[in-house]
Amino acid sequence: MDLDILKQALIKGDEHTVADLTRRALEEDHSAETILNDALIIGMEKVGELFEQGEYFVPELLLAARAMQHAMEVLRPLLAASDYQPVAKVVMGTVRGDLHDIGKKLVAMMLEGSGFEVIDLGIDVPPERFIEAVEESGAQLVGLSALLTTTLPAMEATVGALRDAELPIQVRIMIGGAPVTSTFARDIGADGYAPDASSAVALARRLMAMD
Ligand code: B1M
Repeated sequence: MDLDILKQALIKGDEHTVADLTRRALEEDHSAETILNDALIIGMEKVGELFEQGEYFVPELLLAARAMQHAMEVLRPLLAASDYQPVAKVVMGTVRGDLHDIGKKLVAMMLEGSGFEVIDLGIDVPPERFIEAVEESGAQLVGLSALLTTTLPAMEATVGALRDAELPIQVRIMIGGAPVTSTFARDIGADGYAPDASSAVALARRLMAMD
């Protein structure tokens, strides 16, 4: 099967076809990583371009996002397949004011696949919720995601709140999302930045001193 057909179905936001084609691609021996990188992520990038060009509006973004979620449900067990005991606990979330969760979910799945236990707080997460979750779970690592330039200040506020909180464990903080850069990470006092899901796994392992 040509993965371009799957990419086109995603761009059209045809959720049922996207889920069916994802299953078919797996049956035809495309790996979960190839399907994700060569069809789904490229398709979402195209959706973003169409939005920027004024050809797509929010309803089209939502349809494509829902189709992506359906495909990710099919891929999830394969991306997260792991026999390991958790190597470390990670609290993850998209920062306050930001409703984008596809990239964050991908990072969470890849971390799970690498043996991390992920406590996913979802979207629009206020700083106090991150602190509460770290206290409840004893997580050693926090992952923050932001997709909007307007929510970067919320990311900074969350890092500041985690640093100021009297936590039983000194947590390491990693950040990511399209508008985030390594300079921004340094400026706000985060411990690291990763541009994509696989580098997020490498960074998490480094921060937990496993590599
Ligand atoms: Co919105 N949106 N959106 N959107 N949306 C963007 C981000 C945008 C770039 C589109 C555009 O203009 N080209 C633009 C932001 C511009 C900016 O601020 N610079 C934008 C806008 C403007 C908006 C609204 C304001 C639109 C409006 O209402 N007028 C609104 C804001 C709502 C809010 O958050 N308060 C909005 C809403 C939405 C939907 C709800 C409709 C939907 C999200 C649905 C959902 O997530 N469930 C949506 C979508 C789908 C997008 C685009 C098209 C796709 C995002 C995505 O899922 N990408 C996006 C355009 C684009 O990115 N091309 C866009 C695929 C995903 C795999 O990539 O999320 O980048 P990404 O994650 C990557 C890396 O960034 C990294 O790894 C991931 C995997 O490789 N990463 C991390 C992410 N988090 C990480 C954390 C880490 C490490 C790495 O460590 C912890």
